[in-house]
Amino acid sequence: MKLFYTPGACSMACHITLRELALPFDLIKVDLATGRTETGDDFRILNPKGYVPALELDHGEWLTENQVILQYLVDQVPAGDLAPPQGTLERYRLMEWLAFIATELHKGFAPLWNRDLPKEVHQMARERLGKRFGFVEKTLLGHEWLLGPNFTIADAYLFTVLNWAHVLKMDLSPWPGLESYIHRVGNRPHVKATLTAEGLV
Ligand SMILES: N[C@@H](CCC(=O)N[C@@H](CS)C(=O)NCC(=O)O)C(=O)O
Repeated sequence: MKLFYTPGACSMACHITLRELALPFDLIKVDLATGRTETGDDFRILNPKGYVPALELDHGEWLTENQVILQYLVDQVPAGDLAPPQGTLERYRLMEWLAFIATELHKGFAPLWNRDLPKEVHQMARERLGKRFGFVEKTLLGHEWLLGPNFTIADAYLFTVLNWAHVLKMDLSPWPGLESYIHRVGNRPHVKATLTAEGLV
């Protein structure tokens, strides 16, 4: 498998998952500004969506969309505990979280990356994210991980997007539970290895 990624982007959730599952993979860095891969290919030709993550499977098929790639990866290792078994209510609970992280948090950050947008739009985005952060923090109360006792792909994705708050120098002090969660995930050996491999530490 080849994971097309950009350092620190949402593709980091897939990268963490590949390492946590000990699956064999190659990493191909994509420069989103130029649209070129580190191997000199035009990424938009390889993946017409033009965004990461994208996973090239060994038989040449491609998968895109973080939530789908993450679940594909865990389903390659059925005995792993990064997701509850398919068909169970717990698995739907996991999917519920993946959808929340993708649409409420991941896309909630989107306006903050665009420096051309007016300050008011940034302020609105921060306030909206703040409400979602409050909800996540409440859920984490008394839990080590998002779904309870086991670290799952939802944690890989949540950590990835919460990390952006640091990059954007957002004040997370109103949510100390989130800061300690980021710290907790960041201390996992495979997460540390991911950050190192992406050149982020
Ligand atoms: N719907 C996609 C969105 C992925 C996405 O937003 N990727 C960002 C990086 S975090 C990206 O590559 N943006 C560049 C672009 O949209 O051209 C998913 O959920 O995987």
